[in-house]
Amino acid sequence: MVTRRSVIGMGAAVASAAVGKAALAALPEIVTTSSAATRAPLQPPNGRPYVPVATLNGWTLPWRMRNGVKEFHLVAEPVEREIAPGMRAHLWGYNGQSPGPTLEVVEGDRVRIFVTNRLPEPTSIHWHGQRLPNGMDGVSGLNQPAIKPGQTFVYEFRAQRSGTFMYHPHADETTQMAMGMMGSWVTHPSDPRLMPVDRDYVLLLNAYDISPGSYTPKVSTMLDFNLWTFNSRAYPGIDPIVAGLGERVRIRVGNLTMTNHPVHLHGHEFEVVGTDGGWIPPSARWPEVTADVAVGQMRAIEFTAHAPGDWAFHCHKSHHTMNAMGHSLPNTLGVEQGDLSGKLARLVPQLASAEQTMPGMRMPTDLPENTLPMMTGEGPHGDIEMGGMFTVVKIRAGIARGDYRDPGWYQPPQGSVAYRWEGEERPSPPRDP
Ligand SMILES: [Cu+2]
Repeated sequence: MVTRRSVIGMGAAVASAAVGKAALAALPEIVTTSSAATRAPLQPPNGRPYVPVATLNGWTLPWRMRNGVKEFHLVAEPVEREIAPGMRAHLWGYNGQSPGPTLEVVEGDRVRIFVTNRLPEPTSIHWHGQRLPNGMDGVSGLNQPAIKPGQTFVYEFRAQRSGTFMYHPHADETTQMAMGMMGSWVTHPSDPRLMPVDRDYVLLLNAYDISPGSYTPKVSTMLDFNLWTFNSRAYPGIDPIVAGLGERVRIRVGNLTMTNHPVHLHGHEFEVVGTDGGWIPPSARWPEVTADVAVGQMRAIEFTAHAPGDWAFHCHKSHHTMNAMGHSLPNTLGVEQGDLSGKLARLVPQLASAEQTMPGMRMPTDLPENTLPMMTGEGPHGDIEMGGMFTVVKIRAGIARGDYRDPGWYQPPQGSVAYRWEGEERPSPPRDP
């Protein structure tokens, strides 16, 4: 799905209506995508070697090597993003998608990023966590004039330390980040023997407020978002994190929402091995199964995939594993619902065709246009009842290195699954009056 308007590395630029003619001779071509699928990691075609990252439901931006400088071209523009099958959002992003593509470089690389603004308002890019000259830090008004619509700005600096970084606008931030403008940046160590892993995933936590039936986020929402996403995807639209049995796995999680997210992994202990401030020395790490990722933070976690299976990986705030339409509902636990469907159908005719209002807080099966069920996902044992910031780490023996394809559902060994008690039940004990 990647459109290469010309071949990477050829140095030939292609005419584009949005930039001035003089700049065209030097501008790298624009690489863009309309796909929300996880792209296979980009093996570096030139420069120093590294083990590339896999961007969950995303991709890495190809670069052009020019006189020893890695040149990237980011285009800030309106995009359409499929949040999950059945729902599309009109967002702002970079190079065809939100989040924008991951930028991958090697510690010590000289990097030049051309940023073209095709938005209807000024923007800028801040390179979160980087050591760089003050004038490259991207705070509009403070470090540089804002990039006006139609303009292209050039950022240039040396990637001075390895680790995980983020990029996002520092101009009309509330609006532009609420619209999905952000991306990941990974600087690999110059010594590939440092911090080696077999699989290296990266994702950003982001959030949107998109009313059912509409397509554009409400940009003045401060806290009460209704879609909680990994890389602008909500479960069940989020791809699995695949790993071979025994592999060392890293997941880099950045948070550009307006609240913190305790990310939780089932069945394994992990260590937080890095923040956006750098790698944590082994002696300073401690075991965890949940790591809180605060606003504007990144946490790189690592674990050994020692247990085969389909292991949940999710934000532990339970309302962050729900999709839209779940807000402000009354508590219906214990309510006699016998004739509820009929009464609801009289009030809301479109519910009449719905099979039923499901138990608890679930939603009618007949959804309005362009929204997602609150709790959903079909698993091998029934409804998974999850949404939002949730996916599955799929660990299998015999998965080849570099194979990121979904291996399907786990087939547990006979006798290893929780089962129903078939014997006699005990009566409830009398309660203390
Ligand atoms: Cu959360």
